Amino acid sequence: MKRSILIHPDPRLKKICTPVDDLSDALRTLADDMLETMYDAPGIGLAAPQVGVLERLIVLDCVKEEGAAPRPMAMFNPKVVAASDETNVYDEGCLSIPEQYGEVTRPAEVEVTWIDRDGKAQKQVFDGLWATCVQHEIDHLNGKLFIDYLKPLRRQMITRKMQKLKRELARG
Ligand code: K1U
Ligand code: ZN
Repeated sequence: MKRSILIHPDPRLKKICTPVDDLSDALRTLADDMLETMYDAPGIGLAAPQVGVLERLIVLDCVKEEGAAPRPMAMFNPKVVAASDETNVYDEGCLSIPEQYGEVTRPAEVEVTWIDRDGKAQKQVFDGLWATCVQHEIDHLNGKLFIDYLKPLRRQMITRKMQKLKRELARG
């Protein structure tokens, strides 16, 4: 089932999310719903707070090549355990901040641990767009948005645009 995506500013997007302790069927269904919502948007990642759930769950699939097999991933309690000194700059977007972009500098390579949908502990090194995306999604779990890396004036301008968009959407 597709879920609706919260638009910034929303207090739920600024909260620190709670770790998942028991992997229930409800949480697995949430992961499936988030993947469906992400593919439909379309996007390459999504974090649980973006659909109003304040738990530590992210999904991603950064395979962008036409005709390539999809690689959906669901990560419970993801954590960056190592990061490279080398950095990458990417013009990031966010499904909670539609049609706004900004350059963010992040470690080019990160090692991440997480629990998979079968409850198994996993560890993997990510680079390229996967590294950028997994860091962007983990930031969401800590109430941080990509605009928090931008200059205050640019952040304020984007926030004002989003407030206007939300007023227009509410008017219908
Ligand atoms: O977290 C989100 O809001 C999803 C976001 C993830 C992201 C994008 C860019 C850099 C880091 C993280 C998106 O998916 S925005 C949409 C997007 O980037 C995209 C959409 C369709 C095809 C390819 C990319
Ligand atoms: Zn985002």
